Amino acid sequence: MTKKKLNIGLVGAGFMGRTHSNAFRQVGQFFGGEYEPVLKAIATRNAKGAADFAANWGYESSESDWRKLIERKDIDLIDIASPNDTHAEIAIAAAEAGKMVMCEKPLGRNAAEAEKMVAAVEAAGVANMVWYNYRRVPAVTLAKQMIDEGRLGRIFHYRAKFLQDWTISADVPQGGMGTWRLDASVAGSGVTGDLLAHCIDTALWLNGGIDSVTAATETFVKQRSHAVSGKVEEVKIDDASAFLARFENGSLATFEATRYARGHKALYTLEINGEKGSIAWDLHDLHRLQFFDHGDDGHLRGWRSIHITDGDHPYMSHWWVPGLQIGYEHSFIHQAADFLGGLASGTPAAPTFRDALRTDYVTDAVLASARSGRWEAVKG
Ligand code: SOE
Repeated sequence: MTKKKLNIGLVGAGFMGRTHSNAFRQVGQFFGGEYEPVLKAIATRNAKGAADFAANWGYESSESDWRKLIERKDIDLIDIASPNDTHAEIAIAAAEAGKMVMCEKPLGRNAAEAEKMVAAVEAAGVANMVWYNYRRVPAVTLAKQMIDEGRLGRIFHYRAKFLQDWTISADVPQGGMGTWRLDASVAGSGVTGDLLAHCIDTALWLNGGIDSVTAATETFVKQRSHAVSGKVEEVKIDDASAFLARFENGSLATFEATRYARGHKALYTLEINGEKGSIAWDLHDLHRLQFFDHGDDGHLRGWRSIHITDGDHPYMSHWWVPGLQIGYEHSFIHQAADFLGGLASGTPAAPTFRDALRTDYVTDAVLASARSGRWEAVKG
């Protein structure tokens, strides 16, 4: 079968630019399919950085301005892996030029920005997706399958946390390369938009809509110097954020994220407790799903640890032989595979921009509640 070429124009050469490029390079080999991604061009502001990235990852060309990618007739899809303050402008321009758009999370710095992005891709009728990669960790996908099969029954509790420790030192600057996540004008928010957004996306997918939230946030280090200007500035992001939530299905939830949990680098965990059973997952042990089935015979009842390496498990038949594990980067490859599969079948793979807007509605409500000290309804 001759494959349809899909010419990719990537914006951003950081950590996420690498995860996406790796996904586009590997997806065809492992998942086949009708579409073949072609690494056509990469754009980042520094011309040498763009050229080096292109050489390293196999892009055919490089640009130092993303607008050039949008003008180019040989680009079908713009993939946004640049800081959050660029997402809306690039996505809207790309959609208006008729390009498909994939965007790193969170969709916008806030829901108002994200709504404009949704409107742009829907008006243009272009395929779109947001890289909420943790849905595509096979253990998390299996959790979704088990919930849909009714194995947990009625859900009572949802519990998620995402813990890091990389900003504890007051010497870490804000703004600039690598530390833009600490600058509210660039990032939109702190851990709420960066880390809780992942937990919320997974939760909306696994457990349905969230009605209302009550939250508290804290900024532990109040001033930092700017990475570029050196000026000491007030820190306006949330360093830590915790909230209670009521889901539409009646379940109660707790969410927590921080960059001040010494010893934790990227500990994303979730646990769901239902009438018939519970499941738990931990990013540090990402190929295992813990499952407690109350339906087991009493004398055998206990938590079991499902090792997700078998061909029966989501995505795993595309990889190695049973018993051998895969890792973090594969979640992005799975996301690329689902996006391309959606193009081929005509059924868009989730989360589309419209799906991801729901996460921005929740993060907006979390930040509003932290300010008001009250329960806030979630829009949507
Ligand atoms: C922050 O350190 C970060 O890189 C997030 O931006 C990612 O989305 C998360 O997956 C890992 O942590």
